[in-house]
Amino acid sequence: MLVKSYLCKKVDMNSSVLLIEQKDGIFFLTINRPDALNALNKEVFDALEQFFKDKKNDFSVKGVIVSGAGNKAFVAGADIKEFIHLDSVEGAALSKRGQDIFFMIENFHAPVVAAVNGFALGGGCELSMACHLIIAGEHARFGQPEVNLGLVPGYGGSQRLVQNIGKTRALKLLLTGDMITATQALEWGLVNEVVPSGEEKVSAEVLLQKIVTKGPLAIQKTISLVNDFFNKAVDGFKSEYEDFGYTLGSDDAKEGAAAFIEKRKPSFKGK
Ligand code: DAK
Repeated sequence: MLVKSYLCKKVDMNSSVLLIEQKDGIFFLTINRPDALNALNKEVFDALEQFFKDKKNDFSVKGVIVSGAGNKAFVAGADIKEFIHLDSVEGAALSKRGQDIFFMIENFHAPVVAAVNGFALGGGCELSMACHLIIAGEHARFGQPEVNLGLVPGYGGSQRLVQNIGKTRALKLLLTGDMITATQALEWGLVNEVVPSGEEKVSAEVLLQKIVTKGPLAIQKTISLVNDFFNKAVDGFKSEYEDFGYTLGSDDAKEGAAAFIEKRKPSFKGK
């Protein structure tokens, strides 16, 4: 069932560059700098950091959808006008800070879906890849054009692009700075779905509505297990048997099995 986003409630921590609305535990974040194609400046990073910090242990949050204001861009990269004056030391520190914020998104307990409604370039492509799932509008374009500016990616693009589409394809995008279409991104496994332009958020919401019916602990642990695969310091197979035991011992697993046997829908409590 499609649910219209205008039923959302505005949330207190709204800043003008990051609009936050909430409906039934699903949070809609809109990066709101349409005149700069939603480029990521310090204010946007501050607002993203605040949201994901505040909600880190808030299990009433069932999912998050991130998109860009307008219909032209998701995010056209880091704000070029803002970083041009930085020196190497400041640049490295800011790159680390951006990476840390994107790690918070990647490790968030509930699924975060990027609803990519246009250009997702540089930091925008990196932001979408830090999310767990990506829904792209037909007109979306993805790319890492940092080389055009004489730069390498600063927010995890050189790592997550290889993880998501493999070394061969990642190197082509990273070395040429070329953009790819939504269809190509789907073919390469960079996005989960391509939908008609304008339906990105509603499709992301439909996807989340399905996920929120599952056991919340299982969803949380699945995100963490998949992230473990890419964490060289962790043995993901060990994490898996530990988390299997943890979820098996949970009330949710008892409820899931009981509901199956009684041929009814489960009522999970996230415990
Ligand atoms: N930053 C600032 N403003 C941007 C912008 C950006 N990334 N992208 C677009 N804009 C602004 C344009 O300047 C223009 O503003 P006005 O001139 O009207 O004031 C407005 O948005 C509309 O853009 P266009 O007129 O260019 O629109 P077009 O349809 O002609 O072209 C485009 C759309 C997306 C193809 C084009 O705007 C474009 O190529 N944009 C830049 C794409 C890009 O190169 N993005 C940055 C990639 S590098 C770090 C430092 C850097 C980075 C990371 C970390 N640290 C210091 C930690 C780098 C990250 C990147 O993302």
